[in-house]
Amino acid sequence: MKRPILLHPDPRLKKVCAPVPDLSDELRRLADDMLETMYNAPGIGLAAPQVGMMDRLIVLDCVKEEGETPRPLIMFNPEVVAASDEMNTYEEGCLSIPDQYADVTRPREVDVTWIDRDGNAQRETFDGLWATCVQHEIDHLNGKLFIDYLGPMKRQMITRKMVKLKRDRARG
Ligand code: K1U
Ligand code: ZN
Repeated sequence: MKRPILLHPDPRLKKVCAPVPDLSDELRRLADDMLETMYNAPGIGLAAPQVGMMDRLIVLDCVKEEGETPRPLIMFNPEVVAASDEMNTYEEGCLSIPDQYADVTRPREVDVTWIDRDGNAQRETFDGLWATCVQHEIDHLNGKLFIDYLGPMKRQMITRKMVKLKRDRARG
């Protein structure tokens, strides 16, 4: 089932999410719903707070080429446990901040640990777009948005545009 995606500014997007103590059918259903919501958007990642759930859960699939095999990843309690000194700049977007893009610089390579859908511990090194995306999604779990990396003027300009977009959408 698709779920509505919250738009910035929203206090739920600024909160730190709670670790998931134990997997349950309800949490697995939430993860499956988030993947469906992400593919439908379309996007390459989604974090639980973007659908109003305050659990440390993200989903991602950075396989963008049509015809390539998709690689949906579900990560409970993801953690960056190592990061490269080398940095990479990527023009990021966010499904909670539609049509706004900005360059963000982050470590080029990260080692991430997480619990998968079956409850197994996983660890993997990510680079390129996967590294950018997983860091962007983990930031969401800590109440941080990509615009928080920008200067105050640019961030304020984007926030004002989003307030207007939300007002226009509410008026219908
Ligand atoms: O977290 C989100 O809001 C999802 C976001 C993830 C992201 C994008 C770019 C850099 C870092 C993280 C998106 O998926 S925005 C949409 C997007 O990037 C995209 C959509 C369709 C095809 C390819 C990319
Ligand atoms: Zn985002």
